[in-house]
Amino acid sequence: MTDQLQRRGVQAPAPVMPSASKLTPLGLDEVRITGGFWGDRQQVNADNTLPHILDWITRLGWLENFARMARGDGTHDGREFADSEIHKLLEGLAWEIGRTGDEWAERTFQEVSAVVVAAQAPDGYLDTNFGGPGQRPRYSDLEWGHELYCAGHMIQAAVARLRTHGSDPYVEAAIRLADHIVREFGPQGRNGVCGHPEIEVALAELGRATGDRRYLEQARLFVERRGHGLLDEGEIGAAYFQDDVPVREAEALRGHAVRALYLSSGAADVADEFGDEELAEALRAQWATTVARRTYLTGGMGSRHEGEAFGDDFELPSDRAYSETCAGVGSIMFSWRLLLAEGEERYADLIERTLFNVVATSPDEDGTAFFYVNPLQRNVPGTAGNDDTVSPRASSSLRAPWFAVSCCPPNVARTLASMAAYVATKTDDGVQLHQYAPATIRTPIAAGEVGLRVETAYPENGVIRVVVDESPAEEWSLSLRVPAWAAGATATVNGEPVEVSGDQLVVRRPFVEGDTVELTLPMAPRWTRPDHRIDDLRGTVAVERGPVVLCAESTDFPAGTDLLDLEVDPSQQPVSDGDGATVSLVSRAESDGAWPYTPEPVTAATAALTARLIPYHRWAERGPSTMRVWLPERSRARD
Ligand code: FUB
Ligand code: ZN
Repeated sequence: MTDQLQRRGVQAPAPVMPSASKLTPLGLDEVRITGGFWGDRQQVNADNTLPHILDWITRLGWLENFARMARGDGTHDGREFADSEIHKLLEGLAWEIGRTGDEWAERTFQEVSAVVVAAQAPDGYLDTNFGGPGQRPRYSDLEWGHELYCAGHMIQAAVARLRTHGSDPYVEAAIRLADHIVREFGPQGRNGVCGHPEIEVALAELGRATGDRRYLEQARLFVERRGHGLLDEGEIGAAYFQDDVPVREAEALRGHAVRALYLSSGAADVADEFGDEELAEALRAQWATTVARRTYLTGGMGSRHEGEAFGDDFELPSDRAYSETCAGVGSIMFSWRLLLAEGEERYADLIERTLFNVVATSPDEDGTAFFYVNPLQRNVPGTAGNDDTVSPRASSSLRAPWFAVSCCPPNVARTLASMAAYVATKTDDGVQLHQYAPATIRTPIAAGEVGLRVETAYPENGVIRVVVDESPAEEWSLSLRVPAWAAGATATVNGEPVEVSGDQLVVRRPFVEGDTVELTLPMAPRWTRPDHRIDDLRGTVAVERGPVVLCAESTDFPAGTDLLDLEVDPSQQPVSDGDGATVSLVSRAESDGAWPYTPEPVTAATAALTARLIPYHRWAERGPSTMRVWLPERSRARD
């Protein structure tokens, strides 16, 4: 197999490479983020987060699980999916190697992956929690065992390695594992699915990366098997596993949010590769319903702590929001596949919202502590974590260095390391920019080589300047996404105003070196109102600035202010204030009664104050605090 892969050479270095789609993704070798909001985060990810993850998986014995398995010791540390964090670290390292060629990342990849590969059974099976001495038999707990989930993460990491480096022992081991899975779960094999989807998206991409259709067929089989009650639903219910309704018949995403989003991503790959328009249409409809009814302003998904799950339509409480960081990553995975297939910028809009307000919220400035859940309101100050302790996941109230269930930190790491792959796409006819960051882009289209430079301080300001460094002589189209929130956006081409309408600015011409397209997005802070059916948000407003959701944090208010007392008057526009906004509020001085319900509105003294709202992604960086995104509108009736 190695020779076969090596002949194909290093592949386009991007996480998703459909064999045919409306838009073709560009690899990390074609798009380089050169600084700015995301460039800074990529650097912190490389310098701090990846080593931090290595440190924790080592000290908790999760990496050692592989070494123990290799020497026939079935002792296992950590949860049943601990292996997946090692694979996600390897995926992050692989993208980092593709991004910068970093020597530490390459050395670490080789060292860690060697430990992993040594644990593989001769028939290709690889998991440190099953089948070893004293352990339960393989595939004896498909509901909760996570064996195929861990395998999926290994295969995704191997695809990253293959595409940024070429085949190596880890890639070969992942292929042996995939072959084992095809034998074990193929049409003639076990009629089973994993309790946690992930293998689908991984096998689909391995099929694309190797050209071996068996992996795509197996991905399709796993997608089609789900929804027929194959898993023992126990007390949690079949919807938790998306095993209640076949994927092509479901109306919205439901159940465990990360499971639902990974499954949808794999199903989108299957629909794409098999030209299954019925499945594609079902997924588009599920995406639209989920976004319209089950998604937070931040792009966060999953409103229930119970089962880490989607709630019913419009069940979107702020303080009890789960909005797991991994669900944000899964949502980006799903939207990206639909964007490639359909070419519609609404998918890129959601990706942007989720990147700025979920992915960027999770890590602290140093990249060594993370939010697992991302509520939109906190009424009681969180408790500062200890740098040296493992935190319980959802109940950790501030960012924590590591969790007993630590899926989120490595998910953030692999996303940031591969972030350049989500910036732009191409068609035969041109290049499309979907996310804005200072970057260089160089890629061939049908007419010839295109070289672009993106200069921007976005989202600090809304000016996105694209300079053509190289262009074919023939005309081609340069497209820039115009976000749905950006009413009033303006643009120029070489200083001459051009009209902006719809969700893309498309400039078509025979470009010459030095041509400059400039899009200006309105970044004045704006009020946003919720759908009245989100009962928890009735009578509230939020402030957004560009793609960034703002919030009130107690740190920015006079000592003793209870954010629950605040009200705002949305007839007064928020005033731009750096990366945040200043708003006028009143604080109601209402003291406790014996009973918090009365026949008439309570009148209370109010104190006026102005305060600065900050980007939600930066909250809780100045010690324990309270916070809220949605602010109650001032109710004059009660004054
Ligand atoms: O089960 C593996 C991961 O742990 C899930 O994706 C997360 O939601 C967390 O439960
Ligand atoms: Zn997670």
